[in-house]
Amino acid sequence: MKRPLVMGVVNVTPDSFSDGGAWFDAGSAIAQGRLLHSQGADLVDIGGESTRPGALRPDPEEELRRVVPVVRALAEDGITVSVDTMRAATAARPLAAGARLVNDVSGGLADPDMARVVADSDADFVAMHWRGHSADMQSRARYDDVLAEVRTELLARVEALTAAGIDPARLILDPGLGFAKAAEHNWALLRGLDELRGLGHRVLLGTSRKGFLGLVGRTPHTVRGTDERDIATAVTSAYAADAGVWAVRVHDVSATIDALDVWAAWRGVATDVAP
Ligand code: PMM
Repeated sequence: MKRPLVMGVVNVTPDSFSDGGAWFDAGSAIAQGRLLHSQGADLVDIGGESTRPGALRPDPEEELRRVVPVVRALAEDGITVSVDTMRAATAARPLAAGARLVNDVSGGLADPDMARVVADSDADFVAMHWRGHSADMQSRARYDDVLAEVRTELLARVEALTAAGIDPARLILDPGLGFAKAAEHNWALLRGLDELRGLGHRVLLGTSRKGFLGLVGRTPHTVRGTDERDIATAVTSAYAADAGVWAVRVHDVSATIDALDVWAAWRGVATDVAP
């Protein structure tokens, strides 16, 4: 058993659901990335497009303008950086600027060139389960058996990405909590993490501040706001560690590091890990 890596999130966007606008200029995004690293983040994920339900897409040049200077500065500091993008062109320039991982919430579906760009690099690739862009994704949250369907759809991505030339050892899978998923779908996927790990790839999990954590144990009138979900997120990080995930993607790195330290002490697991 190993402690999962902690991926800290910096959204260089005006409209992400939990930190939108907070790090919208390069200087504050770079400072936030450095802060998350100093708090123990093993990787820092830089995104220039909000994927909140209903979000509209920025144009590609604007997305690049947001992410490239931040990726470059953090990579030059020696921080392991991932770039959260669905566009091949927005992946290529950050990779040249030092990003080591492409985190594509569409798993390569949104841009037919993505697989080739990643195959031509030596970056790892996060393929998240995805059924369509955020503008109308919640209308696709229909499943008979969410775990079986997500497994099958992720395996189809693995086949396509491998066929495009990406070494399967570089693929990381993510069930995509909240993306075309209702709360009960997210919980079913969390219960099924072992089965997702059984696909034979590293698993990344993103629960951080998501709506289903606001709802749990509350009534519709007392839902936790996005700024009140970090304890709930940290609890999910400890359970995810128990399920053997490779990494957790979180906004509040300190809270998750605390939870993982307690988990590691309980399980008798070393806490020194490296990406
Ligand atoms: N969630 C968001 C954005 N990117 N990437 C991965 N791999 N997994 C996720 O669950 C995920 C993601 C949601 O938006 P946020 O950046 O505001 O948390």
